[in-house]
Amino acid sequence: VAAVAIGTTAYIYQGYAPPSESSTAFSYVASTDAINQLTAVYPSSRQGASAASDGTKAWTFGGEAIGEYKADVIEHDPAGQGTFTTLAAQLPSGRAWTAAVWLDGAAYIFGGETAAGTVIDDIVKFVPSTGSVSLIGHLPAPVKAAAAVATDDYAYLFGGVRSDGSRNDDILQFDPSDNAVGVSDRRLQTPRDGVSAVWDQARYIFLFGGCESSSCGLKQILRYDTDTDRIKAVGGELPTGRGRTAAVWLDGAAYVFGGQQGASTALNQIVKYVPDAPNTPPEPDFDVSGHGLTVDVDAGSSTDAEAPLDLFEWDWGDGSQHGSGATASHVYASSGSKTITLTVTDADGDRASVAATFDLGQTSQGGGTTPTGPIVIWFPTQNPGTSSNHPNSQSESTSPGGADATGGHSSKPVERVDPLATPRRTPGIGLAVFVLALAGFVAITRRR
Ligand SMILES: [Ca+2]
Repeated sequence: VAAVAIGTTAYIYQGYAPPSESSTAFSYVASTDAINQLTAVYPSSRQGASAASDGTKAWTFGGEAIGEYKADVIEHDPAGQGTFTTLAAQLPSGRAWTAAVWLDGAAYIFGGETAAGTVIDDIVKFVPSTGSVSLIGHLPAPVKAAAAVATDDYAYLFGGVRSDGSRNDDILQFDPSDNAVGVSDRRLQTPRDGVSAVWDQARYIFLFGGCESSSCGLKQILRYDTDTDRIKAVGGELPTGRGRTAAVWLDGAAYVFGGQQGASTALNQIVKYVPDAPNTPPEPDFDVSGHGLTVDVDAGSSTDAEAPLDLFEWDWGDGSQHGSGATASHVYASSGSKTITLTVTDADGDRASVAATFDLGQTSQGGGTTPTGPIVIWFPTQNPGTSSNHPNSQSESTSPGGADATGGHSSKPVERVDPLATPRRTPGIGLAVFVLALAGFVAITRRR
C-alpha cells in the first residue's frame, strides 16, 4: 500500500487486498479519525506502486498487477471531488517496489524490480511542472522495497531487498543538489525490507516494522536522528509484527496504514504513533582543582534529562591533546591564564560545551628562604557560557551558570589567595560552538 499526506488528510492508494491487487483509494482525516473510499477512481489495480506528494497533488509510480509491471505515472488531484489522471510521462521501464519521495521541487523514485525480476539501482526524477521523467543516477547497489523518506534537504533510504534476494540494513542519504548518494556508518538493527518511514518535520525519521524474510514479523519502531546520524529502537512498538505498511506524518503523529502480517495476512488497521519528546542536550558542568601546574577536573556534576552521558572531552586550552573521561588531569607547562572547555555528548549524540577560565599562578609560599613550590591560584569564572550543538534547541543561547573553577577540593600546597587578575567571561566560546556545529555538518556530508 502507498500513502501521502496532503494538508491534514492522508490518501492511501492501491495495494494487495486478498485475493487480488486493488484499485481503491481512500482518504483518512486524522482529526476525526474518518476513513472514506474516494469517489474518484484509481485507474487500475496494482500493488507495489510508490507515491509522492508536493503537498497539493500526489503521484504514484509503476506497480505490478498479475505479473504486469507498470511504467505509468498517475496524478491524483484531491481538489473538489478529486481526479485521477494517467500522465503521458512514463518511467524508463515497468517496475514495482520502488521507493519515492518529494524533494526540492521533484519526485525521486529509487530502485525497484522490473518485469524480468531484476532488482535495479535507478534513481529516476519526475518533474510535474514539465512532465519530464529522467534517469539521473544510480544507487550504490540495486535495491527494491526500501523505505524512502525526505527531509527538507535529503532523501533517506532504509533497508530493502538486494539482487540476490537477501535483505539489507543500509541507511542511504541522497542529496538532490548533486545527486550523490552517501552510505551511513550506522545500520538498521537487523536487515529488513518493507519498512515504512515518516519524517517528523523537525529532526527524527521514524521507521515502522518490516520483513526480515518473506514473512513480515517486525513490530519495532526505530528512530533515526538526522542531526546525529544515530538510530535506535524507541520504547513503543506496533500492535503486532507487520511490513509493507504505508505511513504518513499528520499533525504531530505518525499514522501507519494496512500492511502484511506474517506470511500472508493483509491488515486493514490504522495505527497511530505519537513520539516521545525530542532528546534534549546534556548540561555540562565541572569542577577544577589541583596543585602546582597540575589540574584535576571532574565532570560529575554534568547532567542529562534522558540518559547517562556518553562521552567527555576536555580541551585544556594549551594546544595539547584533549583529555577524556568524566575525570581527568592535566599538567600545564607554565603558569598564566588558562581556559578549559568541557564538551559532553549524550547517548543520542547531542553535545554541549562549557568553559572555565582561571589564572594558574606560580608564587613562593611561606616566609622562609626556601620556596615550597608553585601554588595554583583559583577562582570561579563568571557566567561561563553553555551551549549545545542542536540547532533546534532552546538552550542554544548562552546561559549563566556552568563550570566552577575552585580550589576547594585540594589540600596543600594549594591555597586560595586573591585573584591575580579579574575573572572574565570565557572568550571564544561562541567560536567553539560554531566549530562543533560545523564539525557535525562536515561529518554527515563526508559520508558520501
Ligand atoms: Ca539528552
